[in-house]
Amino acid sequence: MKFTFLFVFLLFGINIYATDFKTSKPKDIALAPIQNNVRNVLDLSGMWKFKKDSANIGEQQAYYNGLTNCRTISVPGSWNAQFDDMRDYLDWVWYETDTYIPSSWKDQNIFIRVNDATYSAKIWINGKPVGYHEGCHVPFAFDIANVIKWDQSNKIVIKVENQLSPSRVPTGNVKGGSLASNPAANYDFFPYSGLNRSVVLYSLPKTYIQDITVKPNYEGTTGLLDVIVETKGKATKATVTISGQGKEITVPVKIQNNKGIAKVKIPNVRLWCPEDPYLYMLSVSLGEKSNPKDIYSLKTGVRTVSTNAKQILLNGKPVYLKGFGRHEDFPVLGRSSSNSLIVKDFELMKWTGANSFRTAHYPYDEENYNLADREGFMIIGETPGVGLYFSGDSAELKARQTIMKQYIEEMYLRDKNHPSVIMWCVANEPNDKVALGQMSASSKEDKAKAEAEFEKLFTQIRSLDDTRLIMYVGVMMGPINWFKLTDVIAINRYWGWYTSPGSIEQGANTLSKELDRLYRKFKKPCMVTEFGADTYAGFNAVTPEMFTEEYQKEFIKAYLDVADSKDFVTGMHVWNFADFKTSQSMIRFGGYNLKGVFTRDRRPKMAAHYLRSVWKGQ
Ligand code: GCB
Repeated sequence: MKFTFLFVFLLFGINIYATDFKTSKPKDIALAPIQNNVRNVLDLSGMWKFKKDSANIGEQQAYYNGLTNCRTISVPGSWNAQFDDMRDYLDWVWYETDTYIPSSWKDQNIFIRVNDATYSAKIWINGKPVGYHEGCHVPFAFDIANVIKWDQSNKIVIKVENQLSPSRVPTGNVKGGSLASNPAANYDFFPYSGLNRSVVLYSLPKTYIQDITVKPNYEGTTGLLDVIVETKGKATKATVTISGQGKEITVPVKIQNNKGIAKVKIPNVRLWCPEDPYLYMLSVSLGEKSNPKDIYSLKTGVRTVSTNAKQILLNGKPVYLKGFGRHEDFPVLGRSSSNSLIVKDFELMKWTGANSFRTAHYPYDEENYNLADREGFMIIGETPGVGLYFSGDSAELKARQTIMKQYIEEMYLRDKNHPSVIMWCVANEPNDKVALGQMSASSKEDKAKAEAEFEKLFTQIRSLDDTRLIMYVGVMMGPINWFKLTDVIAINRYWGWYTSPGSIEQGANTLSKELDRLYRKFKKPCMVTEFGADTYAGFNAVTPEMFTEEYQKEFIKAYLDVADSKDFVTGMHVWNFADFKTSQSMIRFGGYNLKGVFTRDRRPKMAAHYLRSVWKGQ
């Protein structure tokens, strides 16, 4: 009897929990909040209240009604970087801020958008449960109209934690790897936690444009855009307007079942490319153009991306990717956003002559993509799928696959209209072994299963996007056959660093032979997405020696020379743009990966000058 009661209570309790905290709908992040006549944005960046909850008692003690005995934190910001006593802390914390909402927002849809809560977040507004989201470096949004108070301040409380687990992506606390690190992340960057990006409130009209997808193409000199408009609420028509080159083209769209497509033709189209990153303004108005229910505008470019057997083609012409794998990482900021840092990094990349970068190992703050569109940088947009493996415990694998599918959808929805994004990278160094550093191969059966699971992610992204190239990045000694799935063979290689240490010549030889083998087998363009050497700035030697600036320069030179000797190599990305923080481990001096060609505070090492001489001829 007692047990039945307990069972019913638990079931009921779980039910309430599940329904009170909605999970976010990826479609709600498709369009970044903007300010115009009919839409509003309220940025909540600033000083928030903050409280650690190591015993996880906050919900029981109703912290969501207001935090007491708390400290102050900057949002955006990573708590590990702001508080020295919380550097390695990854468990529960609470954030709180208060805000008025303008009364002019009454009778509108009102949403909260969190641009990154690493790793999971639960939101309450005015003590009422709003929503729950898992996953890092991708935004999520919730409709909050029913919990808002007018003419008084609203209390927004967010509980976050960043526990490392084999059921999460990126993975952590995976048993069986040979390299221990603290915190036990199974990836080589620090698990910076918390509200790393801004939190905003925004209003949308009752009937609104929920998503716009631009699929660019051209024939001869005519640009051909498919503009897919998706709406919420009752609407039967919309207008798509493209402006650019002093002209305006307007196409009416019939909306049926909340969806419509405009086929736009742009005569004498000006194509987007790094040398001339021309952007058109695309504007969609819903309803009558003279009195629209909603308006959304975004900048976009017209370009195509394809391959032949040896090269990546942008607008049908070969393009060579010169650039870097980067990280969002800086002293004090941790992994949090700073527009000054984004501008600085772009300026330095331009100074080296780079034309591209990969968002290793997660989608970056959206301003990176806006700036890349404007400055003509080509982006390989990567999911947070790092440390991915497709074997071991099946419940954990299922959880990883679920979050990966969510990441792919969220990344695609957020970034799909940027002409700068030319490729999607499904994962960095996915493996069929249980953990990075574990050398024993899994059984043949396990390998086949792993490949089938990995292929599902490729199928998903290909079904979403047929306007970009799809690839993943292969690890040293990883499964070769998986390259059959990709458009471009991308490899991370450290021959002459992690193997044959101290011998650049041997390393370059191994690379050369391997590239030839890969090309012979797959006949696809190849690129090296990572290569580099840890380098302590100011450490020098007459004869290059590991960790000196000379060794890094010679290492990079040798790899670039190998690439130059092969016409099927379509790009070289140095690892890394700048030194970055990692967990502590035997191979990370001071808890840093020092493979940057710039220091963590953005001073050039010898290799940066060398790259400038090669890529810019200066
Ligand atoms: C890799 C990883 C990257 C590491 C790098 C290194 O292959 O993709 O996350 O930081 O090697 O320096 O070891």
